[in-house]
Amino acid sequence: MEIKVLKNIMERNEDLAAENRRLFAEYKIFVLNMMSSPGAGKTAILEQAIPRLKDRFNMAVIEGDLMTSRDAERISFHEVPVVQINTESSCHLDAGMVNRAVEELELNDLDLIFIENVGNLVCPGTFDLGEHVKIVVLSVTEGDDKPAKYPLMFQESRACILNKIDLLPHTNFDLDRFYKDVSDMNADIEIFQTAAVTGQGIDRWCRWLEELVTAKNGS
Ligand SMILES: Nc1nc2c(ncn2[C@@H]2O[C@H](COP(=O)(O)OP(=O)(O)OP(=O)(O)O)[C@@H](O)[C@H]2O)c(=O)[nH]1
Ligand SMILES: [Mg+2]
Repeated sequence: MEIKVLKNIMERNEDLAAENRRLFAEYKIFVLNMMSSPGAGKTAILEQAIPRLKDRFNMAVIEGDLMTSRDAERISFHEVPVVQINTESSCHLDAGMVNRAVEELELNDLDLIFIENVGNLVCPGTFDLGEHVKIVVLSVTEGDDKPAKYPLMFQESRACILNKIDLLPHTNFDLDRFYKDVSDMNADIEIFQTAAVTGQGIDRWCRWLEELVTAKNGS
């Protein structure tokens, strides 16, 4: 009985994700879903990336958090449209939440939507939002064993950003082990090293993203 309920939830999510995909295709909007554990640096990376991409694309951000609009406030400082979703008790965004958030945006004006998922290294990986690409952010302070212990997001993601690289000398994070574990579970994943506090490595990630958006939207 419980299994049936769970199946229905996932089926409903699939339908809404398909609806989101249709909408994004109709308006030629590229959508990126950013996932990580709490505090890995998703918002900090967006704060660095948005000014770099602003001349090239019209962007909006959908922020997912259990509570508060703090990330939305940080992003709105950069003068892009932002919608905050408060999931309250849910540890991930689902396609229905994104569907409602998208209603708040002027889709005609947009080339690129960033979705910052709820900070959690497990649940967001299981919900299709209708996005084009998922990426995962890991920070060196979390430890090099996290991809092996929480593989799903690393398997599902097109890119992995290893953030807080400025803190590497202060940790026992083993870069070789991290690269080997991630590449073993996803041979095609692109890996970037960044320090969102200084902007180190952000240009390279932005160029990768620019190519994806241009290839998809033809803009
Ligand atoms: N040293 C260092 N600190 C960073 C870096 N990136 C982010 N931080 C800090 O890490 C903390 C968390 O960063 P956020 O950008 O809020 O992380 P987040 O993934 O958006 O967090 P949630 O939305 O709560 O899941 C903040 O205090 C940032 O200033 C980095 O590259 N180096
Ligand atoms: Mg954040």
